[in-house]
Amino acid sequence: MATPIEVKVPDIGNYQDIPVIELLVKPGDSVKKDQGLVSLESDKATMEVPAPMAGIIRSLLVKLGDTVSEGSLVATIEPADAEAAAPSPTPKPKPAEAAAASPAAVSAPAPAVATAPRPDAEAFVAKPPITAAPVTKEAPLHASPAVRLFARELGVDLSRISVGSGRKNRLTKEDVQNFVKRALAGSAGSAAPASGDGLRLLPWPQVDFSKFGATESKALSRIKKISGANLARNWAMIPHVTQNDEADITEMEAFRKKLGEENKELKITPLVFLIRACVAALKKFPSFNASLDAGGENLILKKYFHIGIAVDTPDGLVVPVIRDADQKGLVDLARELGEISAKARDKKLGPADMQGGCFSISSLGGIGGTGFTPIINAPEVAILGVSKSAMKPVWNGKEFTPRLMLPLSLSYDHRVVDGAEAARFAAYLAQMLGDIRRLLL
Ligand code: CAO
Repeated sequence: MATPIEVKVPDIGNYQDIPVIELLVKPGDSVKKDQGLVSLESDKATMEVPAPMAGIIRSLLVKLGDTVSEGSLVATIEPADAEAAAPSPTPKPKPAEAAAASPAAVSAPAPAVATAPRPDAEAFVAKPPITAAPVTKEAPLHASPAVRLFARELGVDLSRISVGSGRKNRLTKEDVQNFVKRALAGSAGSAAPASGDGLRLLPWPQVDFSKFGATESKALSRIKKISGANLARNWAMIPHVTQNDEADITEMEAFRKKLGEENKELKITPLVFLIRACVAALKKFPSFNASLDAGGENLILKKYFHIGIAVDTPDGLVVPVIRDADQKGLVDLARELGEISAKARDKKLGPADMQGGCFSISSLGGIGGTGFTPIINAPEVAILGVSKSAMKPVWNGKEFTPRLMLPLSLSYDHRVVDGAEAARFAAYLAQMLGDIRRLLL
C-alpha cells in the first residue's frame, strides 16, 4: 500500500479562516486528479480544494463548518500510481510545501474561483485555477464548482437561476435539479421565483441630459438603493394584478374617534382597524398567508400572522413588521404602530424588525389618492394599498345616503391567487371594515 499523501489548502491569497461549506468526498472514495475534495467559501468567492493526484481518500480531516487557511490539512490520499505521487526530482518550492511538516505532504493546486471574477474576488486566488470546474465569467452568483460541474453536465445555464436556496443564496444541486424539472415541464423561468436573470431586458438608456439643460447629480440614499433593487425584482418577476374595492367605514370612523378620545396619548388611525381586518381575511383565505418555495412548486402556508407596514421616511421606504398581529387588540396595535413608525423615522430599525412578514399594508390614506398599485413585498404573495377615505353618496336601495368610503387596492401574485379569490378577499375585507362588531370579534 502506498504511503498516504497529505492534501493541504493551497495558496489562497490573504484569506484566513475560511469556512468549509461542502464535503465532496468521503473516506474510501476513489478520486481523479483535480477532483474537488471540499468546498470553501469566503464572503467573496466559493472554491474547491482539488485532489493533487488520482487515488483513494484515506481520511477526511475537516468537517462542515471548520475554518481553514493556507496549509491546513484537508485529507489524505493513497495515490493510485505510487510513482506519480513521488516528489518531483526538481521540486519547485511553493509556500505551502515549505510549511509542510511531512516530506510526503504536497499542496493541492490552487482552487478555482467559482463566483464572478469581481475585482475584489480576484485577489482570492494566487495561482491560475486548476480544476474540473473552470471560472465562469458571466455568473454573478455563488455556486460551488461541484454544482457548476453538475449544471454543465446537464447543460443548465446557471445565470438563469440567480437566487439559490443555500446559505447566503448559494445555488445548490437541488436548485439545478428543480430548474431542470421545470424546464422539462416546459415552465423554466416562468413560475420559478428563483429565476430572474432570464428576462433579457434592453440595456438602460444612457443619456447625456446636460445636452438638454442644466442638471445636478444626487446619490440615492442607501435605503432607496436597497428597496429599489427589491421593488424592481418583485415588479419584474411577480405577475401582479390589483383588485380595487371600497369599504364603508362610516361606523368604524365614529368608533375610531371615540376610541381616540379615550386613548388621547395614542394616535388611533384607520390603519389599526385595517391590520385587524387583514388578519381576519388572512385566516379566512390561507393562500394569501403564504409564500412560494424556492423551486416555485409548493406553497408554504403560514400559521402565524406578522403584518408588514410600509413606512415613509425621509431616506425612503421601509417595511417594519408587527408580529403576531392576531394576538393584539386595537389599542396595542396603535401603540406598536406608533413605536415602529418612530423607530423607522429615527433610523433605528434593525434587520430583525423587518423580517418575517406574511402580508403587507401600504397606507397612503393620510396623504390622499383614490387608488394605486402597491408592489408585492416578495416572498409575500399579496399587499393591501389603502387610499384616502371620502364621503360619497351611496345608494341604499331607496335613496342616496352619505357614507365614508375607504378605497382598497389589493395587489396579488397571480401565480398563487386567482382573480375570483382576490375579489372575495377584498370584499371580505370591506365587509369586516363595514361591520365593526365582526372586526372586534
Ligand atoms: N383615509 C383618511 N384619513 C386617513 C387615512 C385614510 N385611509 N389613513 C390615515 N388617515 C389620517 C389619520 O387618521 C391621521 O389623521 P388624524 O391625525 O386626524 O387622525 C392622518 O391621516 C395621518 O395619518 P398617518 O399617516 O400619520 O398615520 P397612519 O397610521 O395612517 O400611517 C404610516 C402610519 C407609518 C403607515 C404612515 O405614516 C406612512 O408612512 N405612510 C406612507 C406609506 C407609504 O409610503 N406607502 C407607499 C409605499 S409604495 O412607495
